[in-house]
Amino acid sequence: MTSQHGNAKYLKDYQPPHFFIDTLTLDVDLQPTQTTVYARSEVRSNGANPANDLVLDGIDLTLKEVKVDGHTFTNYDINDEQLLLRDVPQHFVLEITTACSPQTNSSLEGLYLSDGAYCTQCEAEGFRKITYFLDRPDVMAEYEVTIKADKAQFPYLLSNGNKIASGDLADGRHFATWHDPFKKPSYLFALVAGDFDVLRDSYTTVSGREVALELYVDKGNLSKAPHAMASLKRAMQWDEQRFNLEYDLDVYMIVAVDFFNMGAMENKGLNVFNSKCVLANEETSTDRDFHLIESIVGHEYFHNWTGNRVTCRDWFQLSLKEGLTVFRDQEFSSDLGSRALNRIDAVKVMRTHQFAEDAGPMAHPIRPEKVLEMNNFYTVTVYDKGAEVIRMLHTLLGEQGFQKGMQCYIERHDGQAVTCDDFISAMSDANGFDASQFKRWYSQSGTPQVHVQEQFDAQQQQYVLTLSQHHSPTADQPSKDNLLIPVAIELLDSQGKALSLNAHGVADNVLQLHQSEQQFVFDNITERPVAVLFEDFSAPVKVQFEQSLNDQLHIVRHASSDFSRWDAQQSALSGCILDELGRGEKAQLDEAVLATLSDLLNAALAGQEHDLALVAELLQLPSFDTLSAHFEQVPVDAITAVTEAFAQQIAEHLQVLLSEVVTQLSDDKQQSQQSVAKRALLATCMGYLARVDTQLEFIETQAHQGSMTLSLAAIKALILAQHPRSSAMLDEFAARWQHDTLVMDKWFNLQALRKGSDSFANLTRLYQHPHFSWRNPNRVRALIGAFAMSNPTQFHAKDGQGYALLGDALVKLNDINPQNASRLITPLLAWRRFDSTRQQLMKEQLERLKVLPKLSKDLFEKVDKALSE
Ligand code: B3K
Ligand code: ZN
Repeated sequence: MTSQHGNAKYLKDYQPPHFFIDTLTLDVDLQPTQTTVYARSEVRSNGANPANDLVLDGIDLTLKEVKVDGHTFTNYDINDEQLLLRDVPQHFVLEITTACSPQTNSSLEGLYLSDGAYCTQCEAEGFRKITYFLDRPDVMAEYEVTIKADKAQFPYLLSNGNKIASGDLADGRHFATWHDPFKKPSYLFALVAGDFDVLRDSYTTVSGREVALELYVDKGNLSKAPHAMASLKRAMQWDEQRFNLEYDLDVYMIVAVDFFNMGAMENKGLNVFNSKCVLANEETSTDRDFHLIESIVGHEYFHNWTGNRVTCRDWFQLSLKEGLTVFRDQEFSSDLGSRALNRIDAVKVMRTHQFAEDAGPMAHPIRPEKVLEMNNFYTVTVYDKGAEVIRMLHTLLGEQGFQKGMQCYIERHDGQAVTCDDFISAMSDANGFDASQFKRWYSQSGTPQVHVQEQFDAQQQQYVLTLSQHHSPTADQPSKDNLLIPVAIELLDSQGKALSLNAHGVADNVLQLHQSEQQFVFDNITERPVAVLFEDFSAPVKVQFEQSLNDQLHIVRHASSDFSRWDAQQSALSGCILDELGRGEKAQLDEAVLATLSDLLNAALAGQEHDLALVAELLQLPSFDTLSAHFEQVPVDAITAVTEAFAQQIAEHLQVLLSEVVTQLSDDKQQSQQSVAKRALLATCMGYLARVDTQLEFIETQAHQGSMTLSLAAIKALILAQHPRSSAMLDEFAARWQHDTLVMDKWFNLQALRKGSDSFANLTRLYQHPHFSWRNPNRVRALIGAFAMSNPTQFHAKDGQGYALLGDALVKLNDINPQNASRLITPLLAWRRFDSTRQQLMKEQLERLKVLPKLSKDLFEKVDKALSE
């Protein structure tokens, strides 16, 4: 590792801090380019691990003064990242005054200005951009924070905890002082100053305490706040009911800001949210937006216990809070809405993004072992695979056992900074569960493969499943061990009825695969059953099972798990696509599949399918990324040719039925689960109908006057079908919504999906659009992110224009916002998985970045890994 980019940190090198800081008093005098921060802390040596020098983290700060026990202190060394105080006492009061410049801070980390409001983002290591500190999560302090700012411009001054004082100052300024009674790590600190509209409400907790709820939004956005507020109240209640966890402060605040690097941040008592993840109303938001907001509001709220009250010892333990909290938010959404649909969503993320991460240069276990830039490890592996690991534990222990484990975990560790091992110990101690093998899921990276063979002996009336596990090396780990893999199963008879498995010694329908190969024998089976394996995606693995198309379609029709019906449908469709790959545009979709799809639509029309959203999912072909996961070298052109051909055949074959659906189902524009499901089906139908130029009037009407969900779906359908009307529809949409930034992001999104040779020029032209801004991550992701991640045909254009477009953007973003750049680079990292021409073109872009004079740590870590052998 070159010194320009600092040194990587290793989990194995963890050392407890030499000093603790028990209290921190901050006085922040806000000015755009000269904010003064006075920090007073009580520092105490860690007797078990003492030292003479105190090394504090600090970046982009101007040091004004240091005092130790009231006296000016000059015995220090300072560099770009640290302040080293020599020979300090073992217990003392430290006072440090620094200055920083929020206005020029475009990294959106530390203290910055978002559209005129001051706000902070400290996770993972942003607090060091505010003051010199022991910026690590195992140093927990009680905070008292005073904020000073111009009163007219910044009437609201907010920080964590409870407001204990406020008043006027000279020169039209004012102040507010906040006290947070709970000790917390610096990454949970937050400060906001601005002028907002406020939606106020309250929640009475299960023990009868009244909590004030406050949602701060930009002026004029109040009509978009109620959904997030309602979501928050549902989350508070759900956590009491399902996890027996109650909120602890007297106030819970959420602030929506426009400039934000991710979705939201769980700062104690003062969440900061990307406005996109809070603001919604019926006119401007899609059903997905409503759903996403509810789940993110829930996620940040659930962190109050899993993350804040019990926090991480070090950043390698990130999944301790993120995997667990994602699991909790998934359960929240599933308890409140459709469990199957939520499961499908989660599994799509795993199969498209997480499996790809495992297959690329950034492969890492859910508890990484080596990190250069921590922000690079807020990944689908840590979050989503982390949640899958928690889910497996839930599957193995059952809900009751899992809750017993949770209770033990919280009782043992409330107020502490702990490790994933501590979590597992609590779970295993509470249940008498031997977790020694299961724990490997935390240290082993990669997507396991499970091979399945079945045998049926009619004479013996015996059905035998032979399962074996296989682990290929990943970029970070050459050798692997066997894991404990829970395999939830169902056996269907020829009528589609589930056989009772309890009689066959299988508790709760879950087989435990822990050796490299195991046989599971089922007796008294009178006919060859059809096996539904990994029901509900009971483990994050790839399954190799030569199941016949007939068996797969039998599952689609009869499995008791709706998720497994979808899963079998995806396997069937993927199988057909892979079989026909060599035939390109001439590929033919199997008649039996087309017949199943017709039956499905007929059943939906006859009211025999209970969930139309599921029908919508069952009608869709697997995505490009899902299909790519089947290959070491992705055959881009073959995949797109065959999927295009199949989509066209489905459209032609089902034209009449699809058309009937759109005439029968009308959208009442309500938010009920049923209306949402109806719209999901209508959207899918339009996708096919646009390809055969059918129901164009319906599609155009939806584009003009439909709900936001259907309006976007209609235009997207036209774009993907490369329909001549798509341009006009896009223009009309922009004219109608140009006053609304968040809606314009959806328009950028659609623009990014355009195909054809002028699509590149179109994109670069949009950089000049009055709504576009390189400094705003939402805009950049809506246009460039969507292009690189969701438009494979153009991104992978053979002449390399797509790669160059992303490369140009990354060069620019490297200076403005390294975190944002580092998220966007993902598709280029997979360069080795493409044909040699594409490899060369992608590699050129990576090499170009590698030699940038001021390459950020964030990009360096990824580019370096991607290019090294
Ligand atoms: N904990 C934050 C993510 C912080 C990302 C820092 N780069 C949001 C969340 O997962 O809830
Ligand atoms: Zn989180």
